[in-house]
Amino acid sequence: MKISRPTATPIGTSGFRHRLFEALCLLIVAVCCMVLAWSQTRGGDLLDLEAGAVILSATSEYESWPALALLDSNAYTGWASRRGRVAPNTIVIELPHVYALESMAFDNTRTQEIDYPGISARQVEVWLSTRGPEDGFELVATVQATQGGREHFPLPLGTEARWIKLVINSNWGNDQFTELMELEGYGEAVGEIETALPVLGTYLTNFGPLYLEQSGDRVRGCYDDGSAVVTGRLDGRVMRLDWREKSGFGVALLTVSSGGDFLNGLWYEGSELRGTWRGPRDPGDPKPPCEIGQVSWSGE
Ligand SMILES: [Ca+2]
Repeated sequence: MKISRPTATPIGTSGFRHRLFEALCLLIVAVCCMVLAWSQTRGGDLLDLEAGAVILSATSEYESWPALALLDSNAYTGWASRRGRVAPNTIVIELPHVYALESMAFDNTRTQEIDYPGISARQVEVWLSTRGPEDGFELVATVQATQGGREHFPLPLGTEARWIKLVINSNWGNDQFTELMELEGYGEAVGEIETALPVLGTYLTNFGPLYLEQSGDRVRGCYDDGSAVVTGRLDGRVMRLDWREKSGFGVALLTVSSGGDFLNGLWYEGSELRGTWRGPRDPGDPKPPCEIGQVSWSGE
């Protein structure tokens, strides 16, 4: 006598597979929702000029290698120390708000390792503050940036910062220069989001006095002897301006520090980074060096 083994009916098998398939689909949908929610709350690189980050100071910079080039999302431009000032070098960055910082990346991928072996930044101390650009700093990490590469470092949980002080203590052996091409930072804004201060004022810049005035998110101004003009818009606290003067035209990304006392940014001709445009605010009454009424607002 043959004892047949009980077998699941085809209907039963099909039902189990169907429920398994449904469960897998639900799981996939749930994971997709979580990833989407995560990406929406995380946002992009905070250590970026376009995100409102700005350099407040750097102990040394080499000519057309300003520290602001660490914040332009371009690994082909970067910061270099002055010749002979290999270390230490300190760079202070201000974010537009307080952020819970989760990670930072240091990018040496396009440093001039071929011409200057060992030029890549190496040991970097990360000091953070929520109090001010000159005090309240605490050391939260000491990292080793990769020679000729990019390294992404997690920061301790609960790390909050509005001001970031990087102390670059060494490079990979070059005795002339230290370079670092790009910084990245990731996290979420915490607390109240501050409204940017009005930009109205005169700034004593490396291209002469720059007078700026604002109407809503529109900005216009003139500089140098008054024949050069800027016009554009404010996005958060970042001004995206078109500049035009006798010798040419281009764009600039400029940010006024949270204290309202310092303007710093980059200017471009075509798509090429040409240098920094920066200077302190003139504490006196702002006076345009031009007939400002003759300068059109952006979009007019
Ligand atoms: Ca860069």
